[in-house]
Amino acid sequence: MKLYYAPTSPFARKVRVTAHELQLGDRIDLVLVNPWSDAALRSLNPLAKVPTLVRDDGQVLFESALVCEYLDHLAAGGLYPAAGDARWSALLRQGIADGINAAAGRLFADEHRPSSERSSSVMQRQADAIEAGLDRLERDAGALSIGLADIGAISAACALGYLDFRWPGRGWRDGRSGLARWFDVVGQRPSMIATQHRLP
Ligand SMILES: N[C@@H](CCC(=O)N[C@@H](CS)C(=O)NCC(=O)O)C(=O)O
Repeated sequence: MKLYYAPTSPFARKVRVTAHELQLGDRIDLVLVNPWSDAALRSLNPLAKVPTLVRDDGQVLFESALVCEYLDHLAAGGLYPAAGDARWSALLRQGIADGINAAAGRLFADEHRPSSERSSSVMQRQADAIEAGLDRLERDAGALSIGLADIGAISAACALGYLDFRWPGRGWRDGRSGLARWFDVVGQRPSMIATQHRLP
């Protein structure tokens, strides 16, 4: 399989951490792309986003949630609990974490635009989503898997890692000691170390 990724993308990292936790790393060739400038990516994925996975049979899958679920299916991995409260909670945490990442990505991009092109109300809305999303994860911190054993925990870890990468001084840990303690542990897992964000 080929995984088109960018080293700054939290969504691509989610797929890479999932692959690592499922021991699928050696079945995936990583292809570094810049989704903003690589025109070829759009021939695989009409949205021209990373992550994009080309399966061994040539079929293309994109959207990190789908790609992670496909990998879990391939490895019979169990990162998706059976239908019931555990499943809804894991998928909800994935949704919250993905929402934090989307808001953080937009906010980071806006911060690097000339001030004449920024909207302070839009930026505030992104910041509010990040803060409230983190508060919600903190509320559930006690239920987050210490072994990254479900997709909600993997997604949450990738969101926290992305905030540390983009805003090392943002202080998301302040007032969120449960989440901070949890991330101290899961951030040391081999899957998280092997997929650290970096500038391309
Ligand atoms: N919902 C998508 C989001 C993917 C996404 O937004 N990826 C960003 C990088 S973090 C991207 O490729 N952006 C390029 C673009 O928006 O054109 C997923 O979960 O895979």
